[in-house]
Amino acid sequence: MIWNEHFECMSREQMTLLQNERLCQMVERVYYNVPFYRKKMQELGMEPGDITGLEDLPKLPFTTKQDLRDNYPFGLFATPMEDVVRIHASSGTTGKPTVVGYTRRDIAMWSEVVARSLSAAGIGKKDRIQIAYGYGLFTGGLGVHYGAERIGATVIPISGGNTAKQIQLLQDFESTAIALTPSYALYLAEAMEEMGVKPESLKLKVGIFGAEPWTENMRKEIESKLGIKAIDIYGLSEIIGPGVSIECMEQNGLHIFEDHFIPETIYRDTLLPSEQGEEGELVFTTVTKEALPILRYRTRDLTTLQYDVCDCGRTTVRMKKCTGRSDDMLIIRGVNIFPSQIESVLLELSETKPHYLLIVDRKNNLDTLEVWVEVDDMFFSDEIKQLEALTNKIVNALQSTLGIGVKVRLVEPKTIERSEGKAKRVIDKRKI
Ligand code: DLL
Repeated sequence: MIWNEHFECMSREQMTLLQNERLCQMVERVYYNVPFYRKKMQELGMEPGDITGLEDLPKLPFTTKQDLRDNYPFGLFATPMEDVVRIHASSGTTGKPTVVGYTRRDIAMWSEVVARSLSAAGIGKKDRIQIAYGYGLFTGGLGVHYGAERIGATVIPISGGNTAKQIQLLQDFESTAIALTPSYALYLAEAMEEMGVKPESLKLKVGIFGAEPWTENMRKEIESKLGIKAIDIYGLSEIIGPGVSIECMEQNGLHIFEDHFIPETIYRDTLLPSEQGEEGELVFTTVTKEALPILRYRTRDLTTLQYDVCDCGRTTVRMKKCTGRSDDMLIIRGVNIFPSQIESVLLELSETKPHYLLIVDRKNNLDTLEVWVEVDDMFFSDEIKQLEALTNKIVNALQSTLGIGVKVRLVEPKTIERSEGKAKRVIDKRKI
């Protein structure tokens, strides 16, 4: 199901022409309406006329989360507040939240890209979609909600949490689709198992998972535990919210809605555009947004862009599944480690559960990493020898992937806090 064939299947030449035109208009708009961008461009000795198309994109200044914070709350808005019909905010772990705003047309555009996203995931008018992303300042709940209504699906706006009720509604309302974070999906699957609810007894066929990184192994786990197809949806508040990109049924990269959001990848050290096919930090320029247009936003998410045409027929550029952010990277005794690498190893093992926590500390000037992982009930034994053997097995598996030794602590099922939204899997005591 392709929601908007015109924009999702255009030739590369047509897309480039469209992006060129929209980019030039956008640069002019921010130059004259957002003092922050005018100043930045003037500092670089630039005027709107210097940008004639995509090839000039790398000349434009970057925008960072810090820029949004420095202009808290509405300093980067390009429209008068009376035209802003919605505010969302991303909490972040430290400091002030990042505030984003939408005009009526922005909300319509957002609904359109989420409608395209859900259609790509095979969701249509006949579906009942349970939205278990949080409603509120977080963009997940309301973002998916408007897109789901746009396609005419039956929306069940339950929001995050309230797990027993989620399961009850899955049964009673016969939801066919669900939208939630992958970590909450695991929790939901676990609760279903405990309540004796078999996935086969439900009508659920597809899940729309995003808002946090998750590995292919996590996908397998969720697909088998819930008996559904698990589709990856990506987005961030600063660009729009959910619906920047999504996988189609091929599950081979996420299609970016590039008629609205122009992607680039850059090398993190030089900040120069990365070669085609090489991994880099994802950067987005919005070209149609009114309230909060953004030039070259540095997402910190790491991915590779793929320009070949997908088997589904969409011609839009795809981004590889994002399994980490540059600021999630842990540097342990000089070695770069992504939590996703650890997740991947742990999920390969049958004895452990997909619930883990990484504790980073510094002792005697030496970084330490301790991996806590829950052991499946079946394997949890009082026999010290058996537990020791399992610990060694995990230590060795991690050592061969990460290249450094880490400590492993096996914990009983349910020890690690469950997530109803974005999971927090790393505690870095070095920063406390
Ligand atoms: O998480 C928007 C969203 C809601 C996306 C629901 C998908 C579903 P923020 O709270 O601003 O917005 O967080 C954005 O979350 O830069 C990524 O690091 C991460 N992220 C979002 N989706 C994915 C994904 C929403 N599918 C930040 N895979 C982004 C990996 C993701 N990371």
